[in-house]
Amino acid sequence: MTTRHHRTCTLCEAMCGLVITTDGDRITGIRGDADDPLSRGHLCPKAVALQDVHTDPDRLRQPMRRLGDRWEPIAWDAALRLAVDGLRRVQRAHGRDAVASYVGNPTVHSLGAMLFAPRLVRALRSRNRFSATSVDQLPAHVVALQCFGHALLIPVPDLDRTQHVLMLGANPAASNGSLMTAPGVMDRLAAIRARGGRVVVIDPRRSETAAAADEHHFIRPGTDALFLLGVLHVVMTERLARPGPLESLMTGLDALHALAGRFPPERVAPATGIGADVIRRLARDFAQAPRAVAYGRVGVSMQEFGGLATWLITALNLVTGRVDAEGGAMFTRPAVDILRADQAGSRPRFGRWTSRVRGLPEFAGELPVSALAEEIETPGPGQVRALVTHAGNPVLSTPNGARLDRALAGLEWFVAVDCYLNETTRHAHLILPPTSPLEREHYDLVFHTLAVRDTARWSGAVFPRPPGARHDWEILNALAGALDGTVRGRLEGAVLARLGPRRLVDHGLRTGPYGTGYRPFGGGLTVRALERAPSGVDLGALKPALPGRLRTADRRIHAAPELFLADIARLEARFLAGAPGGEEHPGARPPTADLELIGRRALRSCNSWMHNSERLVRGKRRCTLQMHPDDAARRGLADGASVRITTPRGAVTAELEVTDALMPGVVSLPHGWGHDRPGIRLGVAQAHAGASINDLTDDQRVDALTGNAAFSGVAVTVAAEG
Ligand SMILES: Nc1nc2c(c(=O)[nH]1)N[C@H]1C(S)=C(S)[C@@H](COP(=O)(O)OP(=O)(O)OC[C@H]3O[C@@H](n4cnc5c(=O)[nH]c(N)nc54)[C@H](O)[C@@H]3O)O[C@H]1N2
Ligand SMILES: Nc1nc2c(c(=O)[nH]1)N[C@H]1C(S)=C(S)[C@@H](COP(=O)(O)OP(=O)(O)OC[C@H]3O[C@@H](n4cnc5c(=O)[nH]c(N)nc54)[C@H](O)[C@@H]3O)O[C@H]1N2
Ligand code: SF4
Ligand SMILES: [Mo]
Repeated sequence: MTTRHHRTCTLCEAMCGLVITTDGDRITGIRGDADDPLSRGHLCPKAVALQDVHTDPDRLRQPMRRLGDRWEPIAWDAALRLAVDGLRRVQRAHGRDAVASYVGNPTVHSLGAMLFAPRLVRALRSRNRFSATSVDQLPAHVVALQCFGHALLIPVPDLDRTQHVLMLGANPAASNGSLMTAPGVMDRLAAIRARGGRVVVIDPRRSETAAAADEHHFIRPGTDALFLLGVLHVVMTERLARPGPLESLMTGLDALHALAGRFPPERVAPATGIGADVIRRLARDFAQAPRAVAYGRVGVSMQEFGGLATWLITALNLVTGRVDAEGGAMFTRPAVDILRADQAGSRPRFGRWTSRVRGLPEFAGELPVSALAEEIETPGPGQVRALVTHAGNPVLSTPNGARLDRALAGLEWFVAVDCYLNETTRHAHLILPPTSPLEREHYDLVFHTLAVRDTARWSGAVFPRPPGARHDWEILNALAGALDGTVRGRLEGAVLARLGPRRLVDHGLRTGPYGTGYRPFGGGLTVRALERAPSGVDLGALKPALPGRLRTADRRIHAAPELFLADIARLEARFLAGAPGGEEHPGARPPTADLELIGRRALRSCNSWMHNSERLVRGKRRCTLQMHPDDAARRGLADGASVRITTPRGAVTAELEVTDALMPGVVSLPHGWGHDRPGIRLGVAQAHAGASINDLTDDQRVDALTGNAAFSGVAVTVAAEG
């Protein structure tokens, strides 16, 4: 008998509504839900692969314990006891900081993990907390905290009403959008053009998004901050700045004015590779468009000046009156308001302490994961000797992953909460696998907060969990409960466990902006109400939210925080000779190796962990090194050749793909590959192993301001293999 289930896809930030049909324990179809008010029927090829994850014979279904090279199943109670004993043993012998934690990306796509992973991290009471944030969007949080007063107050492009998008370092055609939940994003971008608007893309690669845009310009990796300063210069000096109604709320406009004055387009153009005349025109187009928004993502945040570039995008939106304005960069009004629940997010939690070995700054209690390997390897008090990971694969996803790979092998104790035996978890002593995504209830706490339209959608589990299986939140709560020494912590754990994710969401809905509390006939949003609308509830287009939503202590918007102004000298020293204010100098770029490496994403990948789906990996090889024809010719390399890519950190081999989509001097390799390491259990992925870009990247190369990994623009040499 066929059953229809309404379900939100949890694989990427787009949050597409799906209709999944099942017959018993078999999935018979996965389609887009045309009635979802946000995704309107959109889905991508990965949605169909949800069933591959669910049925994957390699997916772990019971706890596994490693004895030397051998893995054997172990019962849940024994596994949890063993896990906790090992962590306690290390903390007793070497102090709390000797146990580190790393929380990976799929955590934010799981309701249960979002609610309970923080509990485990807190229970460890270690300063060595790490997550995927510092290889991704850390600059966005630093900017949100500095400018708007809360790390999660990240404005979202009002894509459906804008007339002009200036997009830097994002490729939603592959990624489906990020810090901008916009399912069917390419249709939404096409609609802008159809209503007479413009989409401009700035990227060292003519990405699939750039190819569909009105205009695309190559930019030298890592120079976005300079480009944006040039744009700001034009806006400020040609009197195009119109902060609008927010002006009275803003501080720092004079400082911005003074700063921009020092960066005429002629000064920044040579380093960026974009002509001064083009910068001038782009600035005027942006400032004069009736509705416009500047938006940047990982290409902008994963670079040496990620903090500065991310801030300058916000600054540009602020001075042109685009923040909190229709068609600009707006704040959501989510049905469950995680900002309200997270009071701590508005405390100035940046740089209160630094990492032991390199002195990298803490943010919101976390240290940059680029420091993890050296914290494990360097002896002394506070050395990391044990690790807990949740839904993370840092061997493939963090810079100099090969070093981390070696370091993990030396840990005294490593517990991984993960569903696969992969490049990272192969070093664990215990793997604790949660239920499959389709066996859990879901409400998206994170991405409703970052969506281009306010909606709310609850998903029931598609399948009942198999006997004995544990949800991620149950595993996390069990570990946290056993580790937490405080009475308060234990009590809190017991209460939360009694409630469970569903009632916690229900409470969030009732006490949120569309809830009516616990009044019996209040008519507000509850989980029940959402269950009656299985395709989701539409809460409307984004609405102005300032000053109410501001969380700065003085209730003002800080357009030019000192932290960023102080980082400008580093930018000038890196790219412009004779700083400050000096002559521009085309040769001022340091003589890097001959090529600069950037990453890329593909629609059929999902970071490092979906390559075990046959339907996603078959066909054309995707882990290729892309290179401009001139660069290939200079090296005597032909399309399809096997090439060796080398940096001081390592070397990998990949197939060459010659294409003029790359800026000359820049090469691109996707991340998340490199499944040829021994001892993993990913049969399909191993047959399509590819190479890991993070065997080439450098753990010492970070944005010195925020501590985010600087993946973009790594200097590499490329030669024919052999
Ligand atoms: N299919 C798929 N979707 C995904 C993911 C996935 O792995 N696969 N991952 C998800 C995750 S975790 C995230 S964070 C999002 C990311 O979402 P996006 O930010 O859209 O990610 P990318 O597609 O990598 O696009 C980054 C772009 O930045 C460009 N770039 C590189 N360096 C620079 C630079 O210095 N300056 C500029 N201006 N551009 C630069 C690259 O060429 C690339 O086109 O995607 C999510 N969605
Ligand atoms: N060079 C380079 N490096 C990059 C990037 C880049 O663009 N270039 N992108 C960076 C970005 S944006 C990100 S977000 C990071 C991602 O970095 P990570 O979060 O470390 O890596 P993922 O590949 O997302 O690994 C997810 C892990 O979670 C497991 N998993 C999947 N679902 C679940 C679940 O429901 N529960 C549990 N417990 N485990 C689960 C998988 O088996 C896998 O081990 O990579 C970063 N690394
Ligand atoms: S775009 Fe993202 S959310 Fe939508 S179906 Fe694809 S993977 Fe799932
Ligand atoms: Mo990410």
